[in-house]
Amino acid sequence: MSRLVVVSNRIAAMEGKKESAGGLAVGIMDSLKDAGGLWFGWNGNISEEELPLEHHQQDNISFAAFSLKQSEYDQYYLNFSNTVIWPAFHYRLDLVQYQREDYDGYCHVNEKLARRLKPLVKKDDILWIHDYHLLPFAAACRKLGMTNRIGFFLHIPFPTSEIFNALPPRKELLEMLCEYDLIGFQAETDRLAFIENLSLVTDVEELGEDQFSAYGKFVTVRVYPIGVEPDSIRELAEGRLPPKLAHLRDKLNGQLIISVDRLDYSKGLPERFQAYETLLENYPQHRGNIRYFQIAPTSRGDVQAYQDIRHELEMEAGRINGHFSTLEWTPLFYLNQHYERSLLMKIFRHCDVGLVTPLRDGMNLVAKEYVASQNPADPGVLILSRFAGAANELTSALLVNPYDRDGVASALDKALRMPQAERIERYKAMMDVITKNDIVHWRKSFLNDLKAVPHQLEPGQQP
Ligand code: GDG
Repeated sequence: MSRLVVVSNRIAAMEGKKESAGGLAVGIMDSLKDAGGLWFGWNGNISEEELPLEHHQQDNISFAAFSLKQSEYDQYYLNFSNTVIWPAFHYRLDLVQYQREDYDGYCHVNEKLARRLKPLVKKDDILWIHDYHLLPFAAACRKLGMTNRIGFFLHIPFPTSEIFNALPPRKELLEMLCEYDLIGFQAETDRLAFIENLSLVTDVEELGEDQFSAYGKFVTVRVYPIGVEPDSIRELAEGRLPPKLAHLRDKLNGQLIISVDRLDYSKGLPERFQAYETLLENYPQHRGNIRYFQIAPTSRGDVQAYQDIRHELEMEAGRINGHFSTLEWTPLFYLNQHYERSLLMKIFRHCDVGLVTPLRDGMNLVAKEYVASQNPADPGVLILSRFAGAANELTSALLVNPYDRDGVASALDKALRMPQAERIERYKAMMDVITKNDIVHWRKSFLNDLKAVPHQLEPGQQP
């Protein structure tokens, strides 16, 4: 039987941590458990010495972790992945800082990782590569003569040609992507953007609805919206609030609004704060009666743009609280901290509105987690950006344009006043989708397809 080999930039350190791990890490672990296999990724360490891979075993899963040199971390991770691809793929060309040497470093690290992985891979293993750090990974494996089936899932959006054309190595990136047997995207718009970009740089022959031949390769391109694990989220959410928080909840009369995001400029945090300010200005009846909690743990703190957004948020939070606070009431709680997953799900359940307004997002799991945490008899309301992949599925949320602060303020007012019957109806419709398209469905459909799609390196199959 073929094993599964997962490659991702970061390897989840999972030992004994199942309860606190995010749904994605658990989903990947479960697929590795099903087939037996190997997880290969960065251990988060930097070392100038070429250290051997760190191996450990848990049940039938092997882990192999590498460290990076400082220059590799800078070029591959900080610069090309997070200061070129991440901003560009989230439509922020203004934040892109491209240097040819970073791109070379990015490709070099991908090639080095493929070389280190190769001795651990058996002929029949299936490889599942994750995310934007590893666009060239299959191409690097093919150069080494690896003939395994290799699939790729992109967790973030894929931009249209107006944006993608601005990337100097756009042709090389697309050609390397065609070395994958299967490419999975979060949304149909991403899939269409990829095909459009590919058609602009080379001849693409359509072999079937989602199968193409380009650069003399077969490639299958499909949509797999990522999901959550609703049962385990409900269990966490139903648990008792820790005494301190329960006490706080009892003290806080009035309604609560919650947002949880990595502190990232793609998540639309300053725009969201301003929309909340507009709510307080235009709907003064809510003053004194509502509180907004924004949890935003620091992320990629060594990238300048992330330091800038943090400063901006601190200023905005201070300004809004300075303007509206009274002796009895603070309108906005900005918490720049990481919280336990089980606590987050409980907080979601106790909040009346989930406010999720990224400017661009591949999917956005927080939106699904907020809904899955709710009490079915008295659920809260989800306000969701149209520009999150999740908006394709959660059409019963209050969908908003995150750039329209009046529109978001009016959705907030509507959510705070929404009758219970309507809240239940919307919640049920969203839970139907969340339950059907859960994380198990996501991983199984991707892996079943990867085993079945045409594979260019099997005898007798020519594009
Ligand atoms: C990328 C794509 C796509 C957040 N703060 C804390 C915490 N979180 C957890 C959330 C959620 C996860 O992190 C964030 O997932 P998102 O999907 O919302 O966003 P990204 O991190 O940008 O993820 C995204 C995703 O990949 C999966 O494909 O949906 O579009 O950008 O699970 O709950 N968890 C804990 N403490 C925190 O303070 N424990």
